[in-house]
Amino acid sequence: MEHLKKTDIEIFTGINSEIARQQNVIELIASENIVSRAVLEAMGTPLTNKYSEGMPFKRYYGGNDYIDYCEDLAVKRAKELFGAEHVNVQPHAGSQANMEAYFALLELKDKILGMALDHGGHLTHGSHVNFSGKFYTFSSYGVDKETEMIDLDNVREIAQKEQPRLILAGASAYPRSINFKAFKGIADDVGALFMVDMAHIAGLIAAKLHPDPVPYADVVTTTTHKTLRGPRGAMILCKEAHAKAIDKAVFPGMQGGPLDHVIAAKAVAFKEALEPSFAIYQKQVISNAQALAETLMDEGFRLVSGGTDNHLILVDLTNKNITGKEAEIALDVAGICCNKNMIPYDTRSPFNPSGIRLGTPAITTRGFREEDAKQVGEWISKVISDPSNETLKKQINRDVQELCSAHRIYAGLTPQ
Ligand code: DSN
Repeated sequence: MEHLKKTDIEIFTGINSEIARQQNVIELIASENIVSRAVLEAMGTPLTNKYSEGMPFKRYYGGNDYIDYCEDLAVKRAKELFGAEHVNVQPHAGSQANMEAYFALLELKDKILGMALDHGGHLTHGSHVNFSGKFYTFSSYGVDKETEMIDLDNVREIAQKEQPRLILAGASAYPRSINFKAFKGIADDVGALFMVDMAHIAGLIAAKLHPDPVPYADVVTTTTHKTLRGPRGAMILCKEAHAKAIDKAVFPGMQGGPLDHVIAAKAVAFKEALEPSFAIYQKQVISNAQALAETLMDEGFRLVSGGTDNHLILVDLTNKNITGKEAEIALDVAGICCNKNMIPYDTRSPFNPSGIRLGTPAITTRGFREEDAKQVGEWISKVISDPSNETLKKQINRDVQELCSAHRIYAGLTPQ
């Protein structure tokens, strides 16, 4: 970064400090990961200079031979990875991908049935403060009060009553597997289209460690930067029958020029995900989540649904007499980064909910194994049992840094 250092010392300092933070912190935000140096390199290239509205080999501007080559590779690799009939790799982010999917499949105000945000869904699945809740008529399903898992009979009942035009499956804070085949059956029974937002679990699906939505869904959206471990961005997979509508909804419907440097980085990440080592990584993500879950339960924590099948854990802190916000702040001081989160049927507010969400994609990328996950669980327990003990948090922060330096990331990336 020698050019940046000379040109803009303030931004150089900010970036350098963030790299150091990532190197020294245990990252448990379930939607984050650590991309490879190859993905980083592809993003930091002059591909950012190009305008390339349109699709590969059908652009509105000249000079796109190499952009076409890169985007075409990204599409081919994504198709191979997920067995999809059609892929558009241009969506800038998950929210845009979801908007584009709705634009392609629906008319404004059409009825959609999705998972409630406070039960683990996503803002773009119908929240009234989001475009989705304003442009479309949403109804929602949640999890069962006892099992804290999706009750498919209940989904069917709501679908029969609401008669939605589209049923949406997928979540951002749901620790259990989702039965996409059963969802498709419900959608067929009520004559609805079926869409899946697999953003959180795309990496697990690519590794065949989670039921696959692609054979069942009309459209599947995903971000590329969560378990999939690519650059920040998104893509849309769909049946050939929806290909034209999806491509038109992306451009000119919603977006202008694609981010060609990010698309090249997506291609690199898909190549990595096609390697056998990626499936081994995803298996370890799940094993680490289970080791962390078991440790926390041994320490007396109540986990929503009693455990996890995937990369994340939702912890109900009610019996620990601490709120999600207080826990997030105390853990941050100890060098453990996570986010406060609503739990199903939460009686508290989203700004200070009863839970925290923990995920293992990032720590697994840096090489943590089950014994490390167990150690992290013990540190979390100590901090949460005594959140105002500054000496304890400082000591744990030192221990965290020691563990992180045994699992270095981006060595040599912080020039002085
Ligand atoms: N913000 C993401 C998450 O943390 O799950 C979802 O978009």
